[in-house]
Amino acid sequence: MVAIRAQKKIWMDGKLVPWDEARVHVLTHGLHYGYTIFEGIRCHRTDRGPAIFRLDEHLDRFLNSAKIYRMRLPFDRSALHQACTDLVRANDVDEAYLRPVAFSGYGEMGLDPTKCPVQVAVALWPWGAYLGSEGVEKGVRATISSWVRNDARSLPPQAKCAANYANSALAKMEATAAGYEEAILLNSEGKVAEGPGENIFRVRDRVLSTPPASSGILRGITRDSVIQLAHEQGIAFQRTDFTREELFTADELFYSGTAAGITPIREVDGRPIGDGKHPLTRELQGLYEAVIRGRDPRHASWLTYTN
Ligand code: PPE
Repeated sequence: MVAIRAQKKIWMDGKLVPWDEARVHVLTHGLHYGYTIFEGIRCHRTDRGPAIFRLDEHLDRFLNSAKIYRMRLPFDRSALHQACTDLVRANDVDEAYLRPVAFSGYGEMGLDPTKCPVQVAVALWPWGAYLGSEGVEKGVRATISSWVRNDARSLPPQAKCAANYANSALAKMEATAAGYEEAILLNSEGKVAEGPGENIFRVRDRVLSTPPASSGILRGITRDSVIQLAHEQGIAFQRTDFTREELFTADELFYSGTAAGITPIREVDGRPIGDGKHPLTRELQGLYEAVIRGRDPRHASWLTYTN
């Protein structure tokens, strides 16, 4: 993990403000009760300037998170779209991670967030490979968490709510304290769900699979991109639940996510995965890279150029 490097501007409640002025009060409601939704979006350098990857899909998910949580956003999707593109230009960056966030603001305490004003901000900063550039190349060592993924009956995993990330943080800290790079969380039925901040894919006998949305996961936009790319390559694919032991017996495993990109998993709880070569993972990494860099005309519509 790399420390945040201060940038020029943050979009906050409708205007671009200097980085150091994007502040909130310590009694901000969302800080106490987790009533905060967010997104993570990447903008990449391309030959035609900075391009935001699948901005519309990320905004859709943001609006759906708000809907699930009865959060009334004071900005509509076109204002948020504009905020993201303005922000990239205002900061004069070509490679960045964008973080839209909305939360119950300062005003009331107590458990009914609807009494508080909703604040919305978008910040960006340069963020390198989430699980390290070595992880992207050589793969990471993962462990199955003793923490169960938050159940959809308690906290809806398809809403990207800050509260879900308390569960993620427990799993992440447990994994790193035990000397692993990342965790894999099972759901309350003991089926594989996802990583603390990534979806998971498995390859066995050239068949790619990933747990369905009903397994209690965030429906990743990288996950969706991987599925579409695999389909175009004629790679056999299925959405299916799988169990802990099917992780150990996989030929390949990888994480997918905006922050993580496509990161191979080379070991789970001391069992090496496959022969360590991960050929299909490598193929998908290459295809994904071409798309985000604007080199795949089939997916030009996934990019929003900011210049
Ligand atoms: N599951 C979870 C729980 C998750 O947080 C993410 C993204 C994904 C799956 C993959 O979704 P997508 O990015 O749309 O492919 N995690 C974000 C937060 C990371 C963080 O530490 O903050 C991310 O990758 O931006």
